[in-house]
Amino acid sequence: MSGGSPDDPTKLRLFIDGEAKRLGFSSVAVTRPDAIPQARERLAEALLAGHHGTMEWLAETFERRAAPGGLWPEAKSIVMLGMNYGPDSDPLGILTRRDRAAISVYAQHRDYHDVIKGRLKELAGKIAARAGGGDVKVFVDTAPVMEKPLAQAAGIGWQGKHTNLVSREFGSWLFLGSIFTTFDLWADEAEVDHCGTCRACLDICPTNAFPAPYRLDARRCISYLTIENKGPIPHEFRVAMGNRIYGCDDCLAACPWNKFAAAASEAKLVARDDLKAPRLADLLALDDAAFRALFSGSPVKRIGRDRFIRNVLIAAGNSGDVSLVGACRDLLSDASPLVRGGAVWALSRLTDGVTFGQIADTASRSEADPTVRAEWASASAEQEFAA
Ligand code: B12
Ligand code: SF4
Ligand code: SF4
Repeated sequence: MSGGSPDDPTKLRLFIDGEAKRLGFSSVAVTRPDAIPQARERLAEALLAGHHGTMEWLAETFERRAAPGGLWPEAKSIVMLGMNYGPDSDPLGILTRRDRAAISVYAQHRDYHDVIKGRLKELAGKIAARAGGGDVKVFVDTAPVMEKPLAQAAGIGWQGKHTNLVSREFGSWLFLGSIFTTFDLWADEAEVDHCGTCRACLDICPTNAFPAPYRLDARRCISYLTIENKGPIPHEFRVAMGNRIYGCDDCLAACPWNKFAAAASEAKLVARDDLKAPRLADLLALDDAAFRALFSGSPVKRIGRDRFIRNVLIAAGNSGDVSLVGACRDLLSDASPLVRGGAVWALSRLTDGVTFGQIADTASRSEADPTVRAEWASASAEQEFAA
C-alpha cells in the first residue's frame, strides 16, 4: 500500500495513535526491527530443547522469525498493537463444573485473527495514505514475527514468567498484532519486567509446562495438547487436563496484574453465552455438520470435529458423570480412530471393572486400528490393576 502526501513524524505518530484507538486497539507503540537482538538466541535455545514439539513451522521460519529485518529488510519501524480481550468473570470458575467444558477465553468469541487483521489493514491503509511514498505490511499471529518480544520492546508490556506479554493496564489479556512500515517513526521506550519474586503462573500450571521461569515446554502445555497436537492426548496429561477442551487460561488468570484489567469492550471479543459453559453431553453428540455450525467464525473450528471430540472425551473421562456412558459407548463405533481411542479411555474412567470388561469383550474384538487397540490394552491393564 502507498500514496498520499508526506506528513512530519510527530503529526504522523499522533495520527497513528488516534486512528488505532478509534479502530478499537487498546495499546499502540512503535519499535525498530533491530530492537530484539536477544530473541534469536532464546528462540534457538527453545528449538534446540525441542520445546516446540510438532510445530515445525517455528523452526522452518527461524531466520525470518529471529530477526524482523530478515522478514522484510526495507522495514524501518514496527507499529505494535494490542487489543484487550479481558473476560467479564473469573475464567477459572468453570474448572470445578465437571459436567461442563472449559473453552479458553480467547476462543469463546469471534476468531481474533479475523477481527484484528481487518482492523490492522484498515489502520495500515490510513497510515500509508497519510504518510505517502512508503509501504506497510500487516501481521497477526501466523506470520514469522516474534510478537511478544517486539511488543515489549515497543513498551506495551513485558514478557512475564508465563512467557506471555503482561500489561500494567490490561494484565495478561491482550491480543497482539503488528504493522511493519518503511517510514522512520520515533520508537517508544521498552517496558521493563515487573514480575519480581512472583511465580503464581508457574505454580498454577496443571501440567508443569514451565521448565524454568520465562521458558515454556509447549509439549506439556494444554493449549498445545488440545489445539496443535494432532494425535491422541498423551496419557500423562489426561487427568491433569480436567475439563479444559480447547486451550488453557490458568497461567494467564493467575497473574496479579489482571486486577487492573477491564472486560473487553470490542463487541466481537465478548464471550458467546453458549460457549461459556457448554454441556459435555451436548458436545459429545456433535457430528461434523453440527460442529461446523456451532463453531462457525470461531477459532475452535480450526481443529476439526475429530480432534475436538477427542478433547471432549478426555473431559468426559474426568467428569465422574456416569450419564455420559451412553454417549461414550456410541463413539466407540465412530469413523475416527482418534475418537474411538478417546472413547475407550473415557469409558475406562466412567465404568466399573465388570461393565468395562463387558464393553471391551464386544467392542475391542472388531477394532483393527493399532492406536485404538493400544488404548484398549492399556485401559484393560489399568482396570485389572485397580481390581
Ligand atoms: C507458538 C505459539 C503458541 C504455542 C507456544 C507458546 C509459547 N510460549 O511459545 C502454544 C500452542 C503452546 C501457545 C499457547 C498459547 N498462546 Co500462543 N502463540 C504462539 C505464536 C504463534 C508464536 C510464539 C513463539 O514465537 N514461540 C516461540 C518461543 C520460543 O518464543 P517466546 O514465547 O517469545 O519465548 C521467549 C521466552 O522463552 C523468552 N525468554 C527465554 N529466556 C528468558 C529469560 C528472560 C529473563 C526473559 C525476560 C525472557 C526469556 O525468550 C523467548 C523469545 O522471545 C504467537 C504469535 C506470534 N507470532 O508471536 C502466539 C501468541 C504468543 N499466543 C497467544 C495466546 C493468547 C496463547 C494462549 C494464551 C492461548 C490459550 N488460552 O490457550 C496460550 C498461552 C500459553 C503460554 N503460557 O504461553 C498470544 C499471546 C498474547 C500475549 N499477551 O502475549 C500470541 C502473541 C498470539 C497473538 N497474536 O495475540 N501459543
Ligand atoms: S496455558 Fe495452561 S497448561 Fe499451558 S502453560 Fe499455562 S497453565 Fe500451563
Ligand atoms: S503471575 Fe507473576 S510471575 Fe507470572 S507473569 Fe504475572 S507477575 Fe509475572
